[in-house]
Amino acid sequence: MDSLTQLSINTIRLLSVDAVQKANSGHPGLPMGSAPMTYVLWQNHLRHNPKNPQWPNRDRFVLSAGHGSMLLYSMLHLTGYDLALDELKAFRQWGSRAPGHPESFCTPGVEATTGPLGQGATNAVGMAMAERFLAGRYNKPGHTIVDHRTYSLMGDGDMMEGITHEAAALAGHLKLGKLVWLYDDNKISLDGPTSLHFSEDVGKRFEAYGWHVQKIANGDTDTDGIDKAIAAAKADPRPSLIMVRTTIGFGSPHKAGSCEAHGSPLGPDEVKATKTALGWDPEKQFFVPEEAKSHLLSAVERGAAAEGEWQKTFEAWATANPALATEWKLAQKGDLPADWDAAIPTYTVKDDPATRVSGGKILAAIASKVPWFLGGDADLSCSTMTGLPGLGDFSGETGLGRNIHYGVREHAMGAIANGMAYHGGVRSFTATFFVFSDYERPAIRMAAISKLPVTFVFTHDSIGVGEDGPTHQPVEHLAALRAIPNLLVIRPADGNETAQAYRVAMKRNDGPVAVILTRQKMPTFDRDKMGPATGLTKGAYVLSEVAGGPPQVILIATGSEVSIAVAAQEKLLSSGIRARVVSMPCWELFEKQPADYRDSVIPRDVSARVSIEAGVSLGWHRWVGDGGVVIGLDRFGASGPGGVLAKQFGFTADNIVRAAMGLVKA
Ligand SMILES: Cc1ncc(C[n+]2csc(CCOP(=O)(O)OP(=O)(O)O)c2C)c(N)n1
Ligand SMILES: [Mg+2]
Repeated sequence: MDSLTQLSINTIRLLSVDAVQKANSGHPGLPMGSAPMTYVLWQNHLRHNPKNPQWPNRDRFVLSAGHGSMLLYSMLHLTGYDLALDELKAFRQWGSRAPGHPESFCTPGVEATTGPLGQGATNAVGMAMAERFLAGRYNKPGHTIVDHRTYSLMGDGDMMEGITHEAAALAGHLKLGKLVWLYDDNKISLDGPTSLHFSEDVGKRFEAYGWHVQKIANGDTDTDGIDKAIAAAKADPRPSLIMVRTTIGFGSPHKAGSCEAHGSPLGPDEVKATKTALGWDPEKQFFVPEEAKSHLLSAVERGAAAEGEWQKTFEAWATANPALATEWKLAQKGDLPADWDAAIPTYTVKDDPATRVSGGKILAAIASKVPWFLGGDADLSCSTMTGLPGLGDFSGETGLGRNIHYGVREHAMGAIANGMAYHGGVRSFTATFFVFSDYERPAIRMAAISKLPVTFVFTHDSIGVGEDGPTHQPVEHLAALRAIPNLLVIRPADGNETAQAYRVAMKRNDGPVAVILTRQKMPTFDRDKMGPATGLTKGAYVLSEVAGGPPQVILIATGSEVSIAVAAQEKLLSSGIRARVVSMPCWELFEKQPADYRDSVIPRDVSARVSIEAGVSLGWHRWVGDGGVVIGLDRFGASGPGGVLAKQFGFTADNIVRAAMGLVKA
């Protein structure tokens, strides 16, 4: 390698080393070992514009091994992104734009929030799918406006995680030829050598998935080899894995090649020894040699030229395709077409569809009006009813089709949907049984952290599932999802609330929404006599009130239990007790309402309150108070018909009446 290449790579390494040392916290080993491949990729291949990190047709680079965040911050700083050296000096400190792990919402140029291993590489699959989808929809003969690659840098940890096994299998199946994973194959992870636990032939595994696999024997020095491999990866129609054999902590005389370089600062003496070994002045910190600086900053000029060229193509395309251009702009902004909700059905009292059924119709109605809305399921669309009729199956080759068949891969499904949201220009949903939300949960959490507008649909939401038994009956899942900050968990009670739930989901741009639906049929409430379903947008509302005075007891229910509460209300009335039924499909939306609205729905002076939800009681005391009763299910369900289970577990009008009478008479 030439001396400028060497100097640039060492600049990247030592900026990272210095920042970790100054923070006295962080992971120097990966940046030191991965600097050569990252340098070659960014300098010779990555098409990006540091002055416009939002350029839609930029190549994406995702650092899946998020612990190596200083590598990314060094690259962003050195190539001219809005990330000053002072931010690197404040690495991992309060308020810094160089946080411990990359956060997409914090640092310009960070494409995805990473750290939980495997998520980033899987997000990259979603980005590559979004690219294909947009190319399929918007490119026209003579006008190619979507044409970019997605790269992810991953380590042994990412490679071991199950999610990347799922994601790689799907990427191979879909033939995502513009996806490249660079694998930092250093054979060291946190606890020591990977020989402790990792011995499969990774290359053969990826070949079996249908990937193009290349190996670089000496990734510490063979920059030409890396360059050629990336060029070959770009030329190959399959997704590509480049296994780059590197030395963790390269350059450190005493810690290179050992897990000691993984997750702790090298120490002041070893930092100096490393600088000396790499031909650097050991006394200089955060030093960026002029030649390296101007060389790496050339990314700014290349980026401006690349985007400028694209802009011309885009304008010619927009002139030739004005309707598509309007659509593109809406989608990029996260807006919706004016008539996006025009086909959403309204349900009347004679309808009694399961909310999964009404949900499916609503989803299809939205998709018919929002051409950039696509999604899929983990091999359960026949049960979740989330298939989009007539809209075709997504093909990774043509980019056409809006039903994504994820296969039985819930975890990857969630992270891929997140990747599509990170990419932008598309909106997506995923679907599976609610009980398997556990398998998708790590991705849902990442969507919530990163404020991604992804809709997670879950059906078969309670013991109402019936005969499949306790393994398939969610019990703790509502509580578990409600525990995730910035996630809206909506459990609608009938078709009209379901329509409202999807309206909320489609309009939300600063975080994910989970829509929780039943397997079993649900009656439709008579909205002429009851509160309007738009009450859902406030999280909770008075669904049904009785005349003759203020309520003596309040029944608060969600989803399938709301109609049982309404039946109990009638029975209570015949015993002379006035009960109010509150439908509470979304705690989080209700929490955001002003106190006077909340007090109007659940008045402070009515302490006789009963909550009814076929799930664990956790959290419900907040709403019913010390004087209230929670009718929940603090055990696993059982195998048997849903109606029998509801009776056995106390989800009956009579049981609610008993609880309410006990409170009113006390
Ligand atoms: C899902 C998940 N599990 C565990 C960790 C904690 N962790 C962070 S890095 C790491 C080891 C990763 O090894 P590797 O990817 O080889 O990185 P290297 O040591 O080579 O830098 C572990 C276990 C994590 N971040 N995410
Ligand atoms: Mg490693």
